Amino acid sequence: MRDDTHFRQFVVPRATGHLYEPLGTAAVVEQGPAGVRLHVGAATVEIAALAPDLFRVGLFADGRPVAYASEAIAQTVWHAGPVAVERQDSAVHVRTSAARALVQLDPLRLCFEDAAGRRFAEDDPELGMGLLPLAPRGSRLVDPLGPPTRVYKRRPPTERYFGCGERTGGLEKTDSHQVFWNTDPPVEHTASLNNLYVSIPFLLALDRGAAWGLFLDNPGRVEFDLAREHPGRAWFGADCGDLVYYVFAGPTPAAVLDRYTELTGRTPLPPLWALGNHQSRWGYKTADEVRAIAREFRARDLPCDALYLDIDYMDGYRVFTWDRERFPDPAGLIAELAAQGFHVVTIVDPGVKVDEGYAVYREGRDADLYCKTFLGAEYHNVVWPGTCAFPDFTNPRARDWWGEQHRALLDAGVAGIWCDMDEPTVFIPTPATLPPDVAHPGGGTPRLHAQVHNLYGLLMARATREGLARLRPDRRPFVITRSGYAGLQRDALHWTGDNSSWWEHVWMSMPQLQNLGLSGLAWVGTDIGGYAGHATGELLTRWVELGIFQPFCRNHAAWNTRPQEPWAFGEPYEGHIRKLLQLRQRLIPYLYSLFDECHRTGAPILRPLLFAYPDDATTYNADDEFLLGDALLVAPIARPGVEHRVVYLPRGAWFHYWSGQRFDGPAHVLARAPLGEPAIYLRANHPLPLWPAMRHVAERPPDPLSLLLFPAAGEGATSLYEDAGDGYEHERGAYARRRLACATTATTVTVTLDAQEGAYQPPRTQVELLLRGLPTRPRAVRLDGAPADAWTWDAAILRLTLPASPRAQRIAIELDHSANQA
Ligand code: MIG
Repeated sequence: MRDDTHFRQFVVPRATGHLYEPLGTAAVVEQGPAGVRLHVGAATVEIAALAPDLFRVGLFADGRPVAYASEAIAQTVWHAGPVAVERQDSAVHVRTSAARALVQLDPLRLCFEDAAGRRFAEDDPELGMGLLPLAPRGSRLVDPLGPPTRVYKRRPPTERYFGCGERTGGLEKTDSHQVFWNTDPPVEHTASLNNLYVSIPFLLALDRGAAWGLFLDNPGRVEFDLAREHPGRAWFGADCGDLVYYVFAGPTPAAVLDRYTELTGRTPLPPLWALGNHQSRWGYKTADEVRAIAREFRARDLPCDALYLDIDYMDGYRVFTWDRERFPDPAGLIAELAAQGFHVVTIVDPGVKVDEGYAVYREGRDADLYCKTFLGAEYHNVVWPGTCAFPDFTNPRARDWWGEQHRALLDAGVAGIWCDMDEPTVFIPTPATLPPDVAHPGGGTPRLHAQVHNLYGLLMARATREGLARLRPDRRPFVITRSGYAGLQRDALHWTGDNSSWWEHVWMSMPQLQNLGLSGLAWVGTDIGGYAGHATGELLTRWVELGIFQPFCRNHAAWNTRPQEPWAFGEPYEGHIRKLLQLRQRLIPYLYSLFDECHRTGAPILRPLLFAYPDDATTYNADDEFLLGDALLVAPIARPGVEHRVVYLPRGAWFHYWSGQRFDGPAHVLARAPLGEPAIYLRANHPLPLWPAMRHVAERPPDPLSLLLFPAAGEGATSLYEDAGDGYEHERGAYARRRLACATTATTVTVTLDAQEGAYQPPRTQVELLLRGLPTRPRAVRLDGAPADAWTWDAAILRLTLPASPRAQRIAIELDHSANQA
């Protein structure tokens, strides 16, 4: 929290101590149908039920108006179902069908309770909610932002914390202090760094298996103290502005994420090509270099769907221009690459070069769309192009204008936009950001940079996505951004910035991506191979072993580093990487189905074990392994010269992907994972949809779709989602979603492909069922009751071909009873 004030010009400098002042006695001023409004001195406090399992609390100090408008919030109209607001002597209860908020009035303290009587997010009885006045009353301090606000919650000793967006360090955040302030940190992201490029002030708490969540919506500086200062307390504070927070009752992580992403928005379905392998490097400087990279991928049969152009394609780093010497014919180049199945993504930075001869700069200035100094002049600072002005993305007109500028890139055939430096980062004094007193005129609702800092990247991405959607309404926008805030999932995917080619960062990617997923941002990836520093063949291969399971799979590196394209280190690495990238392409139908699930429910794609097994506390620190959906568990190697590692398998039967060996969890097992064969486990009875390997998504051969399945006594199911892979016909019913289930007994494995929902017809004639893990050849196979003959038994794999059909299909595999161990 700030020591004094951001605004030296308004204050007589003096040292002031921070004395936290808890709110005192509250008086009810209004009782609404779903909540209550209170006055505590000059402060207004509101508590409202938005949904049966979602409450909103607002503290507006100093007579400030009650206001919840926020760029993070996607849904503003709520129906909480039946709500009872019950007035008692010195308390008010706001009760929904699933939970209630207990509002004690003297002094004001809040607590939440679910239908089972579980209490959560309970105010600390002594400290509760309150203010940190900046200076003793009567001083000459004038601060336009008002005093910092805070809420202290009691922390039961069994409560553990996760989420908090983009972080270094491990998965669990108990006993940590988290700062939410977007920054372009020094390249060496170590555990000593706190905040990075993205801020999502969202917490997922788990207490003996039951989850709840808290989202503090304030795009200025926010801090969470997660039992670091005191083991019995956690506090949540906003440096300026109002304290608005949302409490999610859970009680599962999935329920919290579902509601959180209903509030802040869902990840849209990506275009299918975005799920392939992407290749980037700061250093593809000319059209010929890009051509050469494309040629290598195809000549070497290495899958790739997208190539990236970093800042060198621009004319003197002027955004929305091309360097005509190095890229004489962008449209020609991009068409040539498209013919080989590559999409081209170009970088765009927010800084607009101050240059009278540059139309983009002049337009923005003439329309008054840039940020201002506090004296009203255009704010300037230095970035790659030299002196720049910075669009005020809080102004809707600036967003429209910015979106429109992308025409220059889309006309050349560019498929997607990469937003960088959008914290925003400036070079003076050192890599820094805009000063707190820079004004965002906002097109009529002015705010200071300190108030909106964490929104800059979010709103740049939003401007970009909306621009792309307007300019090319028949295609799904592809926008990748470095910076962002809560709700970013609606606008863009995120990569985790400038990591290093270190083994530590192979490990760090895992907790980092898992906590992003737990914070609503599911479409994420790290720079595979590492950005700064020099990769080695082994490091790159191990990183690809993990990277093919990232929702976003891109190899990227800095200009001054050793090349790290898949062939850069020769054999055996290139061969391993080819096989791994082919596995990525094979997994696309499964990944796409997970994107569909994420789009509908907010469930992360790459998810921590605790998401699925919250009642198993061993999962809470299992942060060097993860789940991809429900069906796959991946345990990468993150050390050099190591071929073995311990893997924790939660309850249920799991099968090693390469060997087929069965393991019964919960158990710690020793995995052998030689280079090129990462430890992957399939969950029993969960059919895994796979395509044949291909070089890029547009090459998708129609036949067959394979369903890989390991049966074991019990049941399971996955879901398969397909559509045209781009555009919006799926919103008008042109999609195919079906449940793939498997139930196994001692005598029979029954696989059911439920009738498809939706009218899309996948372009195929056959589906192939691949059953592994059976002890002996089955006695018989039946398809919809009739004996099936289109099956083979070879190397302990049952392979059955069935005609593709939108109708329900049921396969019964009769096991040889005497030999069966299932
Ligand atoms: O100051 O555009 O994180 O991916 O290659 C560095 C050059 C600016 C930072 C991005 C990185 C990108 C680089 N950019």
